Amino acid sequence: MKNILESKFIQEFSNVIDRMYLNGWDERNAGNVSYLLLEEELSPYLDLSKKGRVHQLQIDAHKLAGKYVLVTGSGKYFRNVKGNPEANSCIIRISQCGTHAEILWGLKEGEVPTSELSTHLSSHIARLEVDDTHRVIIHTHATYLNIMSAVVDLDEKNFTKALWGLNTENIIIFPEGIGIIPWEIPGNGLIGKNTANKIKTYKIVLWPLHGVVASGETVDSAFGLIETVEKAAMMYIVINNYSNYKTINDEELIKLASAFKVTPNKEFIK
Ligand code: 2HA
Ligand code: ZN
Repeated sequence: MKNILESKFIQEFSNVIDRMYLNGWDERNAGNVSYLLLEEELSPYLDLSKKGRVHQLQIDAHKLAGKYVLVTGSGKYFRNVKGNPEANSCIIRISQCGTHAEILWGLKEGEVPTSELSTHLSSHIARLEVDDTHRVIIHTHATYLNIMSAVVDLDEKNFTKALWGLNTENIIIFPEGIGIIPWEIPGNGLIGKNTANKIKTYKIVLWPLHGVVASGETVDSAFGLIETVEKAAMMYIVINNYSNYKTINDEELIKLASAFKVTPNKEFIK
């Protein structure tokens, strides 16, 4: 077997987690990431005929039956993942009935995947229904988006337009806008269901006073989406201290969308 620590997927996963830590988004055990792995990607590194430790799931995940997921561990710190991916994350295989997963690699006996595993699995199911190339879910406590959620009305249209209006390329990168769920208790409860409902339409969903959940076909695209939205939020927070600042108007936004052949959310702009 090849050394899994040298695999492209472990490298991408630990590098992006480290980057988010260095961005100041993931203090202590904040944040969690999951990455759907293909069997052919994984098989050079792991003997997939072996059974793993059983981990009971809190949702019905039969739509992900047989899928492999690289995911961060519960209580683990982003700061430590790159130095020791095996101690801080794991690879699970979802059972055929979808009630449990097997932990095939990583984490010690007694340790389990992230407390947001239900959010991750429900969001993967939801995104795969609309995009069969989907593979990555990232939850992170992006700083300026959190600040913005504290001071701006939690209205998807207003919030999205504030973000689109501050950077010319934003409407091209997230033409569907940003989804927002009501404030909710983190963990294996309603928050996952609410996020999954939103993430079908919006590739990024805001958890007010907490963080975001973003999806992507690759680690780069999910992370790139968060940094784009986070930078606009930073601009919003800084610029709001000035009077008479300029924003990109609706007519210009429509021109941009048409020039780059994207369809912006029709509820937000006509
Ligand atoms: O894993 O970020 O939302 C810690 C969290 C929970
Ligand atoms: Zn969180």
